[in-house]
Amino acid sequence: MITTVSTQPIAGQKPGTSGLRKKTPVFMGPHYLENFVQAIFDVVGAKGKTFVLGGDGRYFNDRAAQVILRMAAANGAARVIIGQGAILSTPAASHLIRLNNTDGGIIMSASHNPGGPTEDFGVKFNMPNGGPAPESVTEAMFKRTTEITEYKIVESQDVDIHTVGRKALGEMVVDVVDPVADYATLMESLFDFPALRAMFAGGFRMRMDSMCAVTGPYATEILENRLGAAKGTVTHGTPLPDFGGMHPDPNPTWAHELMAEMMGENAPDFGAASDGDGDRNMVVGRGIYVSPSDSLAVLAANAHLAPGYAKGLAGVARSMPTSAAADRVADRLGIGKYETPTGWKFFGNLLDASKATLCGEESFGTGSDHVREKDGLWAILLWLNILAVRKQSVREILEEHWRIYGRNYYSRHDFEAIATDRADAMVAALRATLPDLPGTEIEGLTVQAADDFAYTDPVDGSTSARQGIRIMFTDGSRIVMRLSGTGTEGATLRVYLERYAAGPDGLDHDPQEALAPVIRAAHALSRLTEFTGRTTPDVVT
Ligand code: VG1
Ligand code: CO
Repeated sequence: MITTVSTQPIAGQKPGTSGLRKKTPVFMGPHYLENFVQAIFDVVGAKGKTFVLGGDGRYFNDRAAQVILRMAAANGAARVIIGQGAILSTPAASHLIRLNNTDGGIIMSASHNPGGPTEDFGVKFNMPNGGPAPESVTEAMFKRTTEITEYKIVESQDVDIHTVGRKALGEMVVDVVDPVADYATLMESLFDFPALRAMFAGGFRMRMDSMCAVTGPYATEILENRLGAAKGTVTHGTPLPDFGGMHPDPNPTWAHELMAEMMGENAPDFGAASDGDGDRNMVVGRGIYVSPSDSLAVLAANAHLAPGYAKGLAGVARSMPTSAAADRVADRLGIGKYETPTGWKFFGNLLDASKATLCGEESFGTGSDHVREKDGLWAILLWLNILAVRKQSVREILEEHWRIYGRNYYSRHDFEAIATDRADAMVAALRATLPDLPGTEIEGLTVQAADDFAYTDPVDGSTSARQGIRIMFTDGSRIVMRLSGTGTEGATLRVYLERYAAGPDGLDHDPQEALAPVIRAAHALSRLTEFTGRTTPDVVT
């Protein structure tokens, strides 16, 4: 029986960098989830359509899934494909959307944000191409939430989503699928599994930290079961509703257990971690951390060594704050290079149009045209494939890369939970100084250009303004500042710092030391402390 429930607009249902993210109690509040889901269906239409549904298993995931199923049925959807237990990693959801030629999907995740009754929850819609909805669509959804008066839901018991198989909910078919199987098959089609099996059989040791989040079952199946990595290679491998209290953000700060092991005595050959919904990755060699910007560059330079990319790459795309290391590889390979705003949704058109094959962000995101999301395990497997072919250590590969291309020293400093008005005031004041900055000398650096990054999509011509303030110096150094669009508490200021060393000398400095003048310039030019009261970042990556 379909019920139409009266409701009223709820303020603030504006999707950010990657969907709508709020504190879990907000999402669990009266009509909150329902209003947003109805806005999705009102914009994309549900009648007769097939959608994929899944999430990263965080608190409220299972109950939200039942609500979304009931609303899909009430809005006339023909079929929903849902991961068993309402679990799907973000890249696996993207794959299922494409594999089954569906009309899109709903992913329940707040990704790298912590989960639990008082932490974060999120919902986002992905398009039939498997990628996050573009701004035009999320804007339409937001507009719909401001005028909504009712939503539709069927009255029924919960659907059994814990056993694989075909179920029914009213007229709608619900197909509960194994969350891992199709994704693992896709990985086998891209990488040389026999070579990886031989590498593990030869004693190669790895640590994969799934951070009590969604990649546990995927990593265990692929690394331990299919590739023969030692049992226990995957740690924190059981997804938990509160991620075991961990902050499922794979960076040196939050994945500190992995970092300690990789920097310690008797470290394994290779270490990796992934985030809440499995689209991010951190890669660490024995005694050496690989910055995400460098990782993208190394993967671009070596991707042809994996069977799925043997024909070479069409192009490489990176988000604007990501370092230019990947550009140098693209130049040498003579392939296209693209610079997009932050957020994976901006890569979709480039991938669909076969302009870019590999994409990456400095925020531990790397992916390719195999899906339309960033993909943590994919990046880890591509690294493994490269290691298996080159038979060198991570350190050797990285140092050789810097010798060839030079090194883009890079770091991001995050200042979290700043009062929003202070962060806004700081950005506004900095923006106002931009026209006068060129020619300014500071900390021995001379400003060459300064602007607020604006993007025109080369495929559909859509534009996005104010995507981050850039201050470029004559020696190639760069400062970027922008406010996060995924946080749920106050404002998070991200300061991105970059400095290029051509080599052959000066390639082995500590990044924070190499960047010291750029860091001081960033603080001075933005008057960061004056506006925010902060002197040191909360997270350094
Ligand atoms: C952050 C990252 C961005 C990433 C986004 C979603 O956004 O900077 O690169 O695409 O998170 O990642 P922001 O607006 O907070 O800087 V995930 O893994 O949280 O979906
Ligand atoms: Co994520």
